[in-house]
Amino acid sequence: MKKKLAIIVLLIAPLFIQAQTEKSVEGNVDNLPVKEYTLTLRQEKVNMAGKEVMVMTINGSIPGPTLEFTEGEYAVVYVKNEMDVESSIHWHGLLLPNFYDGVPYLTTPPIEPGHTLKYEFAIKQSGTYWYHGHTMLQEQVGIFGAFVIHPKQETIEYDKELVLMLSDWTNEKPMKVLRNLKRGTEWYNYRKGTSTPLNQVIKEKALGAQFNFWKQRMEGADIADIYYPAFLINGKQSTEYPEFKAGDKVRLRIVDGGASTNFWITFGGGNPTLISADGIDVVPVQKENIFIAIAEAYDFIVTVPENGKIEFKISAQDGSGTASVFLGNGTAFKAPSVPKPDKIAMMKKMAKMDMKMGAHALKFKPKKMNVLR
Ligand SMILES: [Cu+2]
Repeated sequence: MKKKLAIIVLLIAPLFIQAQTEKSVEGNVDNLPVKEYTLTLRQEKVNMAGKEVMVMTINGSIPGPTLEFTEGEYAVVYVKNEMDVESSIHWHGLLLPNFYDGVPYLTTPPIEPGHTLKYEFAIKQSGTYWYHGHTMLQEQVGIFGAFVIHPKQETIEYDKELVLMLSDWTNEKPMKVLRNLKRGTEWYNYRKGTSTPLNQVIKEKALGAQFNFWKQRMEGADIADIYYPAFLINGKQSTEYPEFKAGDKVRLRIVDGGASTNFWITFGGGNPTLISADGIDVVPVQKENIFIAIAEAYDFIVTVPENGKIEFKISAQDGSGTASVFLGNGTAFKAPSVPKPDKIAMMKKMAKMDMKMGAHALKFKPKKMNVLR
C-alpha cells in the first residue's frame, strides 16, 4: 500500500514542480495591471427548452459571463464552487502556466464543493476564446462562457462588437444521454426525426448499403447522435439586438460551445467578412456562410444595412434544428436555410468506401463499434 502511495507521489510531484517553475519563468508580472473576475458556480433549476430542469449556472446564467481583458493585463479569476459536486474551469486556447490550465487531476486540483480556486495568469495574446468545465459532463449543462482579449493596439476597424456563444441543449441528465448512446439504439435519431425509414432506403436502392451497416452493428448513416430539443445562441433560440443601428460595423465573436453539435452559419446580408479564426487574425475574406465545429471560434464583421435587420442563423449539421439572432431594426434580411443532408446518399457512399478500403478490423471485432470515443 505504502509502495503504491510512493509511486503516486512520484508521478504527481513533477506536475507541481513544473507549475512552480513555470510561474517563476513567467517573468516580472508584478507591474502588470490586474483585472479581477469572480465566477460562482451553482446548481439551479432553469427552463431553456420547454421544461424546468436542474442544471449548472455561472453567476446565475447560461452561458456564463464574458470575461474581457486587454493583452498585457494580469488576469485573476476566482472560481467559487457552490455546488455539491467538484468542478473545474479550463481556459480554451489560452497561453498560460500549466498549473492554471484547469484539467483536474492532470494539471490542476479539482475545485471541491464549497471551495474557491484562484486562477492567475498574464494575458499574452489577443482574440476570441472561451472557458468551459472540464469535470464529467458539466460543460453540457451550463459551465461555459466566452473569453475575449483585446489587443494593445486595435488594427481592425469596427464600431461595436457582440459575442455569439452557440450551444446545444438537452432536458435530460447528460449521464442518461451517455447511457442511451452506449446502448447503441437509434432512439435519438427517431426522436429528432433524422433516422431513415426502411421503405425509403429500399426505394432509393440502398438496401445493400443498409445491410452493410447492420453487419457492422450500425443502424444507418447519421451525422449526430444526440437529440437536442433546442439549439441556442447566448442561451436563447431567437434574440433581437435592436441597439445596432444602420451603418454600424459589428464584430461578431462566434464560439461553438456545443457539447456535440457542429453548425452551419449563414448570414442575411451585411457583407459578412471573416477576420479571425480561433483567436488568430486572418487575411479578411468575404464569406456568406461558414461551418463551425465544436470549440472553434470565428470572428466576422458585418455592416447593419440602412433598411432592415440582418439575420444570423445557425443550423445543426444533421438538420435537426436552428437558432437565430437579428441585428438592427426593421424588416429582416433572412439568412438562407441550409438543405438537410441526404442520409441515404451518405450511406451508399460510405458502403462503397468500406468495400474499397476493406474495414476488416471492424467486421471481426464488432464489439468495438460500441466503444465511445
Ligand atoms: Cu476546450
